[in-house]
Amino acid sequence: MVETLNNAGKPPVSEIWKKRHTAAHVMAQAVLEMFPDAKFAIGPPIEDGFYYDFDLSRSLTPEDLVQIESRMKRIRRDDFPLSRTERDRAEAVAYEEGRGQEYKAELIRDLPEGETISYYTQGPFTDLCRGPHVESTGQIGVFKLDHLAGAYWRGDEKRPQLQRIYGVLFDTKEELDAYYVRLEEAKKRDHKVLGKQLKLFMTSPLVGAGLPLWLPKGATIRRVLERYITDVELASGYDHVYTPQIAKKDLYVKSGHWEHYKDSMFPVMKIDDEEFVLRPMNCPHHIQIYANEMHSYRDLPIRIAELATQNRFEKSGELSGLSRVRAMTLNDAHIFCTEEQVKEEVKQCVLLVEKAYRRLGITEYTYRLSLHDPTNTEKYVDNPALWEKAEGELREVFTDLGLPYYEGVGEAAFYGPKIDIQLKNVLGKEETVSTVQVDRHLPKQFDLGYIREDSQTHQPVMIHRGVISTMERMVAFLIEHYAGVFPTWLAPLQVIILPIVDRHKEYAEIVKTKLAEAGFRVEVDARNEKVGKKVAEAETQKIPYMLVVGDRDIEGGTVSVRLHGGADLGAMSQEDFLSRLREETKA
Ligand code: TSB
Ligand code: ZN
Repeated sequence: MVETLNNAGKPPVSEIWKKRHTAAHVMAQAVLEMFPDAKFAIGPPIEDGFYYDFDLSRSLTPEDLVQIESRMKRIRRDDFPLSRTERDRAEAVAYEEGRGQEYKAELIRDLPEGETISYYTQGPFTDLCRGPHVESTGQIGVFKLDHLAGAYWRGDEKRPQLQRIYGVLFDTKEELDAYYVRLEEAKKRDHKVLGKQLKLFMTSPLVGAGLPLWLPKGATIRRVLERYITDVELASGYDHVYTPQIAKKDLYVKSGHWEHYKDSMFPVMKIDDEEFVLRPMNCPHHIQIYANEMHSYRDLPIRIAELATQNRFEKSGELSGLSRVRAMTLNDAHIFCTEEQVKEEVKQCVLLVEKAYRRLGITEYTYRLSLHDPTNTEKYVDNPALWEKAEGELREVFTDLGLPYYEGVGEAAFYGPKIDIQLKNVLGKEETVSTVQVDRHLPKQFDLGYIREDSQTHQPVMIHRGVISTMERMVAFLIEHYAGVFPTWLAPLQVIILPIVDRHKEYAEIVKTKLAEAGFRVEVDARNEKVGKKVAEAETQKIPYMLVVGDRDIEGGTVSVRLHGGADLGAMSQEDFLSRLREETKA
């Protein structure tokens, strides 16, 4: 099943989509009433609403939003019908230039030859637009102008900065209200908020933006994940290696990163006569390991894996908590295989992702086939045959595995297409987490080979894959997914023992030692506080198990078990509790 989705991941022409789109036009009409010399950039419908980018003579204030909103309501009451007209390219450019709409003129000039150029008019307002729309401005539904943001024209920092107004829009007032309730709930799950509250990670202005520091509890979650995925990989035929985070610039010139990926790299470090860079990807290092010896077809596939730290110069406006950072550790591997092995290896990678997701409790995700954009030769290596073959292979993998997917043009890596696994964060924003990529470019650049049955040297194919992505992005996702209430196997602290009064502390320590020796993460809260207070604090720390111990527990050799969230399991022998923990945390 192939679905074509637009950028926000929704089918393009649902009714609500049309309403949101028309509302963007209504907003533009209202803005034009207030600012007759306003220039318009783009104004699309988006998940939950719409936005429009404007170039205005002054900065907008929250009071302006109130005014724009009430003008929009008037335009909704006026119920102007929307009508569609077409213009040819020259006519359309002249029209936009004539009315001072230089951004629109630029958009038209950039449209591919032969594309129909259409306009939509409502009352006194006309806008360049592909449509479709609802029939009249009275039908746009219930909306609220939500917030303002800055946005560069065409997302390019070197171009003018525009003012973006975001609106939220639903069919009914109930849905709009429900959206804001959901948003409030979501904010409480935000990994940046919980990360601070649960002491998982921090940032420091002296270290720099996008360079998170993992605190002991966050580091524990990460270590558990790293051990889990390393064990799974070792059992699946991967060899784990360690390689450095820097290399000579020449390595990346040879790989093509310098040509196609330079904008995402930290600048060169010059020492004596040599130039080094921080690696933005680990592939070239793993390639050196592959090329360290000659291989025969009997050795293939060779799967080189590493929890590899890499650095990317992400734009400061795009950084976000742990999910988009500048220093990250990727659960990376590069598989070197024969042409005949490509599809099977890709499938095994996809199945490995599914296995890991089951373990992590991730159930909602979508597959994206990330394709190159043939018109963008700056971003993608120019080799049409290579793209056609690899993109075809990935389509076949989806068909063979019977997986639904959608296509994303311009989402490929510079060296090859990808199967990307998309998860939604708590605010509904889609992010790429896992990825499997097919590449015949890097093997060519590095002149890689292996000897086949015919005694000739052939070129291996490379598969790049990240099963649980970067530790940063995965932990960001898991914090939000579990709202900080991690399953016991992942929880930084699994058990807290709460002695009721002083004389129970010794017994608490004995229980602690027993659980710790069995490999569990356990602490005693030995403070002289009321046990009720200790329970309340353990609740806010979202610790899965609280063991209250008092006189009767000491007598009977038991522990009184409480679960996070309040359930009271009563007294249990130490052995029974240990078996319960073992059972619950086993893979
Ligand atoms: C899989 N060379 C391949 C590798 O072999 C590679 O680097 N692919 S990637 O560019 O797509 O990155 C892999 C994954 O890293 C992405 O799917 C994404 O989940 C994660 N990632 C990318 N950029 C960031 C970032 N700035 N912060 C956190 N995680 C990131
Ligand atoms: Zn790679």
